[in-house]
Amino acid sequence: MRFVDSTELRAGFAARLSTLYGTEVPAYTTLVDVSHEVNQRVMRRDPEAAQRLGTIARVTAERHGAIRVGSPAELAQVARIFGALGMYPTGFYDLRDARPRPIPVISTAFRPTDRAELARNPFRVFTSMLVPEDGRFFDTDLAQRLRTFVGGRRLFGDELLTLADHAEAEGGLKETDAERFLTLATAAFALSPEPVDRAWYSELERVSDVAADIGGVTSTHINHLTPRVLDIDDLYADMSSRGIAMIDRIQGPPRWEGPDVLLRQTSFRALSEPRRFREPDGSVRDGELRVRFGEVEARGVALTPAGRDLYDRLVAAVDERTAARPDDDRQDVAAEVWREGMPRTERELAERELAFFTYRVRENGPAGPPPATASAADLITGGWVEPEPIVYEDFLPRSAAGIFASNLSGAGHLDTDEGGTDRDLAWLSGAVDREIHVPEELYRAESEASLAAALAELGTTPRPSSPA
Ligand code: OOG
Ligand code: NI
Repeated sequence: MRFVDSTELRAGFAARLSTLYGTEVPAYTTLVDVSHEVNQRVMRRDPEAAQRLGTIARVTAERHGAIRVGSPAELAQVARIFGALGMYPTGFYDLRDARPRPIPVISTAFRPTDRAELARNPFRVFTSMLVPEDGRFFDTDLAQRLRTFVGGRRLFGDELLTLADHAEAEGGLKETDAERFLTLATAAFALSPEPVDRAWYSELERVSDVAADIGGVTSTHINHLTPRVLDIDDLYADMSSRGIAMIDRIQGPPRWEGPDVLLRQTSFRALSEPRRFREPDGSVRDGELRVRFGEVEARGVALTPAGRDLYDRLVAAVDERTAARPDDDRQDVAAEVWREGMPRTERELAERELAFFTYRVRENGPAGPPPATASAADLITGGWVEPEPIVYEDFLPRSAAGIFASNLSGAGHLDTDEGGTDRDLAWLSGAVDREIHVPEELYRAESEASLAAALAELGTTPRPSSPA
């Protein structure tokens, strides 16, 4: 019988989730259609530039999902399911101090970590976990009841988890098991028809809508599924002209004529969806909730820690200037700040080591090998190699907070006199008993391996014009 490897499982899962979400949230289908139209327009303009950060095949299939869970035990189970799909926890995001609104979660993203796997299918899932221990949001009584509620539910059945472990150990599953695994895994993220306990949900909503969405129901669900576009400004205008209410801006770096860095995202507002409620008197009534929405994103080059510092400084400068000039458009102010502070070309980003690149040896470079001690910048300026951008595969905490906040209706409640609870990547890694990858380390390793390969190629390949 045919063996279905983890790459094919991942692509299959992403496709099934997309079909599911399209039936649950029809506006998502519109978003995907418009994204494809935008991508075709960009491809017609300049196919080479359009595919500089990934082939059109990759970009067309590319999605990220978002899910939310209630405890380390649940997150560890999620890690087993995604492990079967070749997706590993990467990055740590703490949204509890987020502006404009703190959210009682910490997050990571499950994604392929290997370049070839990303090229085959880059599916990733932003995964948030509730922190009931954080006294700023929950008092001890509510925290205890939340832990009991979450501890008593089962998001994923034994059959699904067993198949997941098997797939992760073997690198895939035989065809019939693969089919069963994909069916169960997709169903685990569907919106449940189970009635929502009104009193419990409302109690949590008073603290935070996100806490209610996570801990107020007995199952989890996909919160959004995000296609990638090559021109997010075009998409924003197109969706708005179709009468779909978008959030008021695009999150992340501004539109400008220089290189795209990191990630730009926008979304349409959460739509009300029919949900059933169990009332305090025991009756079941129809109602609605607004928690799920549509998001879209455009990706740029990954920044080195120095580049990220520069980015953060520019964002702070945009904040200051918009506060001082409240009548000016934030996008215009941001573009102005970018022109003053951000390199205008990819090449300058590479030479100043502000972004991550791989290196391609140039056909008609200088005669003779570079000095053994040459840095990447020396190889570029000396004409030996051409830098090629590494696409940013991760998320931005500030945009994530903005995406959460723009889709919440209640203000929530925060008790700033209470202390928070320390949570970091090491804690999360221990709690789920898995390594959590550090994005910048992955990009750096890829860049360094490419540099070493380029040097080896330059040192060993006799060049036609070389006098030797
Ligand atoms: C996650 C929000 C963050 C992103 O793309 O930054 C996110 C959520 O709403 O659960 O998906
Ligand atoms: Ni998202």
